[in-house]
Amino acid sequence: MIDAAGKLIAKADRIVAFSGAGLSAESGIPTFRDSHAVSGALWTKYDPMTLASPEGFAADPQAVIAWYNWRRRTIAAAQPNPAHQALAAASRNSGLVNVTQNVDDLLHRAGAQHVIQLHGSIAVDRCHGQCGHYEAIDLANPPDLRPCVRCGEPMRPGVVWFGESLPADAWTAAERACSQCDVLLVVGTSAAVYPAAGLINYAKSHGSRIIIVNTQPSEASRLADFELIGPAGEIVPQLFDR
Ligand code: BV8
Ligand code: ZN
Repeated sequence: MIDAAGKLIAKADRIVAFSGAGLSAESGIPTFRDSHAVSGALWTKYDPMTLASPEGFAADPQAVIAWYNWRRRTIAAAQPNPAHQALAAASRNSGLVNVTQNVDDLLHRAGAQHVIQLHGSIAVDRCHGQCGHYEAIDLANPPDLRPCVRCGEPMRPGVVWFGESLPADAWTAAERACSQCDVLLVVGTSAAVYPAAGLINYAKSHGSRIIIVNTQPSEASRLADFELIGPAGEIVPQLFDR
C-alpha cells in the first residue's frame, strides 16, 4: 500500500499536505486530544477545548497563558521529526504545499517553504482587543499575561480559538491549493475540526486523490484512496523516497 501511494505521489504534479497534531506527536508535542496531564499543572482541571477559546481566556486568562507557555516551552525543546523533514524537503524540491492546523513552528524549522497555518501560530502574541498589534515571542522564554502596549487590552497567543474565524488570507490560499492539487496527503489529523477538515472533501470533490497517514482511523477514513495506518515519522519519508 505504501508503494502504491508512493507511486501516486511520484507522478503527481501538485501535492498538498494537510496536517494536524499527529504530525508533531513523535516530536513529543501532545496531540489535542491526548491528556495534557502535567502533574500539578494549573490547567489539568480544564479541557483543552475550553482553554483554546475566548470564553476560557475570559474566565481564567492566567490558566490559558500558563497552558500556552507550557506548550511553547515543550515546542522550543522539541525537534522536527522525519515526517516534518520529508514534507519540508518535498516543499523545496517539488513545490509541495503544507496546509497545517498546527500552531507549532516545526515545519518552518525543518526548512519547509510555503507553509499555510490555518489556525495561526503559537510563536507570536497578538492583541485580544484586535488593535492589530502583535509581537514575535521567544518560545523558550515566553512572556506572562500582559497588556497590549498600544491599547491596553490583554495580549494572547496568535492562534485561532474555537469560535474565532480563521485568517482570511490563509483560508483563501488553502482553498485554492486544495482545489488544484492532484494528491492531498492527510497526515495526523482526527479531521474533527471545521472548517479546516472540510478541505479534505473539498479537494476530493475537485478531483484530488486522498492519501491518509494516521495511527488510527479518523473521520476522513471514508474519503481515502489509501489509508496508511502507522506513525507519520515512519511512513511519510517512505512516500517520498522514489
Ligand atoms: C469557527 C488552535 C466560526 C489553538 C485550534 C459543531 C459541528 C461542527 C463544527 C462546530 C460545531 N460546534 C462548533 C463548531 C466549530 C468549531 C469546531 O469545528 N468544533 C469541533 C470540535 C466540533 N470550529 C471553530 O470554532 C473554528 N472557527 O468555526 O469559527 C466563525 C465563522 C465566522 C466568524 C466567526 C466565527 C476554529 C477552529 C480552530 C480551533 N483552534 N487550534 C491551539 O492549537 O491552541 S483547533 C485544534 O484542533 C488544533 O489546531 C488541532 O490541530 C486541531 C485539530 O485537531 P488535530 O490536529 O486533528 O489533532 P487531534 O488531537 O484531534 O488528532 C490527532 C490525530 O493524529 C489523531 O487522529 C491521531 O490518531 C493522530 N496521530 C497521533 N499520533 C500520530 C498520529 N498520526 C500519525 N502519526 C502519529 N505519530
Ligand atoms: Zn491592542
